[in-house]
Amino acid sequence: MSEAVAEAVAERFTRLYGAGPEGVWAAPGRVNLIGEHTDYNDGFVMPFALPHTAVAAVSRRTDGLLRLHSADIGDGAGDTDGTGGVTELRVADLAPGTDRGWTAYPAGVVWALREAGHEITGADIHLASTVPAGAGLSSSAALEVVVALALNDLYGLGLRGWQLARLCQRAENVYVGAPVGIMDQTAAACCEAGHALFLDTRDLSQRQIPFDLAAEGMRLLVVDTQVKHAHSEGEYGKRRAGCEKGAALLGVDALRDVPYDGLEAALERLGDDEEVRRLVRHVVTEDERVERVVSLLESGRTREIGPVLTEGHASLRDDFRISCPELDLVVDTALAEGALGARMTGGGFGGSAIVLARAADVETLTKAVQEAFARAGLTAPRVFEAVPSAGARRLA
Ligand code: GAF
Repeated sequence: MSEAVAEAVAERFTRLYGAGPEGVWAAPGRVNLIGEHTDYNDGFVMPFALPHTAVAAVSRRTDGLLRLHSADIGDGAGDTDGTGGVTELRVADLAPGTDRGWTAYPAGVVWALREAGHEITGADIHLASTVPAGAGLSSSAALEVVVALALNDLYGLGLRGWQLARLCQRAENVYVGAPVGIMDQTAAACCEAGHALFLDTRDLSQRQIPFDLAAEGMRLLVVDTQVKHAHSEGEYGKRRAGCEKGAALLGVDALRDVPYDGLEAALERLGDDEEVRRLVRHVVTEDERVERVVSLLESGRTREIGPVLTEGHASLRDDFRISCPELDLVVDTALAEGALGARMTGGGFGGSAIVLARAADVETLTKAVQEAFARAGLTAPRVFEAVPSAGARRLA
């Protein structure tokens, strides 16, 4: 399967650039099992990689040019003979804020590598991705990480997965201008097949937690609502600023430093700033939920994580206030039809929800969610099963 993908992407590269690539790499999208909006609070997260990947065929150049092409996005999408739609940039001219399109992600990675002192003298890159865009499944982090890994290998930089993740986050924060945390890039770089990644975003220490639902007669469904509400980026920034305000008022470096058993005292200290109190309560309880899920999984009590996921959704909906009617509809319908647990995943305001279900209930649940969307006059959601898959890797 991945051989055929690598071959197809390499073949398109050859048509575009006139010679075969030096190699082909892949990096996955992710779903987050639990630990939402905790990563920019130095807290815990637990994503796993999807089988959907961004694939890059890449060759080095020595003349300072960066040539970028995508099969799925931007100008390349409408390119029928496979040779048009190439964006050409000079690596020396790359500067934050100069590019608002998809090319900002790969170009931002080249900029971040050079800014960190790595000598990148140019590259030809062709990208193709199966990670659904705008679905809260980290299609942009997949693009960043696949390019970072390819350049790391080709230029012999010797950087580890977590170091590539940090550079990709810098590309996204500074070059693209999105104030995201470190979860998505680390998930794309470091996840392993059959496992969820328990990550401490403060020091990036990590533990691979075996996560094989099929063996236990369960499934995890991803329901992409196909909606993305306007202003989601601005709302993300507001939540982040609110959390930072909470940490400052409490005199801690980050909300991660507020212990779960000190939550009530912390909320009292915040007085009547209701908004900050809600944000703080979400982050502190969410960190505790991640630790609870890890301990349940490690003691073989997988089914019991369901209610913890559902609690997480309530906290995101009521305290963090980033859910939306479509995500709530998925969660409520799935739970009413016997799901073991359900929650929104990712940044919020649309995108995807996850549903933990007994294998035998998958069909009924899927149908129930689809019918509920149809009754509400909404676009049909895309439902698929998420199997914990491999992180970034070289394919050829
Ligand atoms: C988005 C961000 F990119 C992540 O860093 C994280 O904050 C997530 O939203 C919410 O948990 O995916």
